[in-house]
Amino acid sequence: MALMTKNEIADVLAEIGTLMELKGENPFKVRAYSAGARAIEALERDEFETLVAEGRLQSVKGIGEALAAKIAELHSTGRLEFLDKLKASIEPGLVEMLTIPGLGPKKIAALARDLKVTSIGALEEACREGRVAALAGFGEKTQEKILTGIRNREAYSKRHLWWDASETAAPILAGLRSLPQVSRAETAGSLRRGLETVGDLDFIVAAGDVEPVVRWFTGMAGVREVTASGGTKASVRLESGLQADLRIVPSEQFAFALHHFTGSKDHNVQMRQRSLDRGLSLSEWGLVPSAGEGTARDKAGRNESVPAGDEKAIFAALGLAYIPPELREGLGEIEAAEKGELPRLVETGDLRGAFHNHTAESDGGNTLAEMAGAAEALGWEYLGIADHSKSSRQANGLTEERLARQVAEIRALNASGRFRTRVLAGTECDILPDGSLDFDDAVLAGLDYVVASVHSSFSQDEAVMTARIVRALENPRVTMLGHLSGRLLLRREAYGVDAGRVIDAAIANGVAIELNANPYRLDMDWRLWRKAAARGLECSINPDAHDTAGLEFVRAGVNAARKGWLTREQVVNTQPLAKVEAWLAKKRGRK
Ligand code: DGT
Ligand code: CA
Ligand code: CA
Ligand code: ZN
Repeated sequence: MALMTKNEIADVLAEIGTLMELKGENPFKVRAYSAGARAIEALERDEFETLVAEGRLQSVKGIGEALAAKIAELHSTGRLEFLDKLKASIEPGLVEMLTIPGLGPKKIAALARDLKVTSIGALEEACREGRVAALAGFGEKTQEKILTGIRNREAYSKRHLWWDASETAAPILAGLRSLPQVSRAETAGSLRRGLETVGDLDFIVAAGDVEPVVRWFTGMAGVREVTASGGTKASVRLESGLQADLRIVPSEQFAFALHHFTGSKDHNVQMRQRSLDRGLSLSEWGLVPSAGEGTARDKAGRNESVPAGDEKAIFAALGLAYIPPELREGLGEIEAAEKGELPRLVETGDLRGAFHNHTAESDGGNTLAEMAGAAEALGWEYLGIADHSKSSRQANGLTEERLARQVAEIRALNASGRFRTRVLAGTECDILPDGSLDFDDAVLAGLDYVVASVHSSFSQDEAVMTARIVRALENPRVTMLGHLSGRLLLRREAYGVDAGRVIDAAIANGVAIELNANPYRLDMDWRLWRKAAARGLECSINPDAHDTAGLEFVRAGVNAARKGWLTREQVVNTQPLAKVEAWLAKKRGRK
């Protein structure tokens, strides 16, 4: 049985390449590992398994004898002695420096060699003293960038991607629910509200007997440190650095506690004000008549709460429709709930396909057929393939010839009837620095659709960047704009761009904007969607999948879309295939 999949093995090889580069090893050796990683990614899974089983990996271009042995070792044992030794031979401070956004292994190796800098603290000092700027190949600008990177790293390390947080939370929630003392358990806080990043996890539990629940929580696998424990509360720090808070309440308080600790703070403040206006006081304990007005008291002398078995009853007691957690940001949801004007939010199950996905032909990890098979397994009616265009060399972008071959392959796959999912032929076409597109009109005309994205010259002035993107949107071949801001959450800030002007241009030109669902992107930001969609902007929730598992990212995109108040009707990829094909034909028919 294999202990590691081919994609996991490819990741390990890429890591080895990075570590060797960090050590300042011969670039030729470094390249052997990164090339090996790509070669494995490009194989189909079955093909890879067969080659390993028959000991024929060396027949693959880019994989030599030594590499083949390491791959076989990883495949059968899940470990690699060579990697363990390599790791042990490198100063831990250098590996940590890889977590500085924007700083790569080559530069770190140079810093270690020429400045003897081997920790983030020493690097910061060297920057402040101007020693980094003086180094050949660095300069003032790079030194400034490294300092910004060090500052960002600190801020970034305090929060976690929603996706990672939710993967961590799922087994904990399941564990809590399986305890005999626990009658109800939910996640709360920013995780439940679907915020793009999460500070800590919050769990609310209804239980009769508190002590065994606290004991399980503080003793569960993955706990690095118990930071607080006592009575009905506990907090732990997990191995990932994420903190998790647990609160245990009697079952009649559960709905109130869940609502309170779901937040947001702004939503809670407004809910409390609304309660006061009605002579009531809302808290994590209950909803009781305000002091002086109510008389009902329980045995402990406290006011007796309006009963609420669930959150719906709390909202109802205040004259409100149920407000989904994603909307609880204090941005008008209470007024809308009062008027019965809350939107029916889009759901993951509404999606019938997706447009922006990559294959191993550019920088993805799976073949066209593997991607189509995965889309079929999700029950999707269509799958758009949009590999990178030629200027994205770092992502192995397709030339005109390779794109033409891919289109033919897609048409043939559709004709073969091998999958129920229809594959649509597109491109993620670079928007060049001047706003022109990476492919000629005639090339784009042969495709089903075009996603246009910025992947270069991020440091342009805001005005230049905005004009660049607007020019691309005015090209009638463009179906939708990819990742508007270029941000990578907790990794890289957005480039300067006037989102308002880009939205105006998209609406004016009948171009959709994607909600890139990659957990690092979630771009265009949910805060901009409500107003933009109300003005007629079309949204496409795009997983930007680089492998079959990446298709699942649409869940993160749906979260963000819900936070942006989007309904099914406002998201194009909830439409059935026939409607989508008509929509694409109409776009192609512009001008
Ligand atoms: P995070 O963890 O930083 O991503 O954000 P949240 O929203 O999960 O915040 P957290 O974990 O500090 O607290 C969970 C919820 O509890 C929060 O959304 C609202 C409620 N809450 C906590 N402290 C306060 C407070 O001082 N005032 C009010 N009104 N609500 C609070
Ligand atoms: Ca939290
Ligand atoms: Ca918390
Ligand atoms: Zn892209």
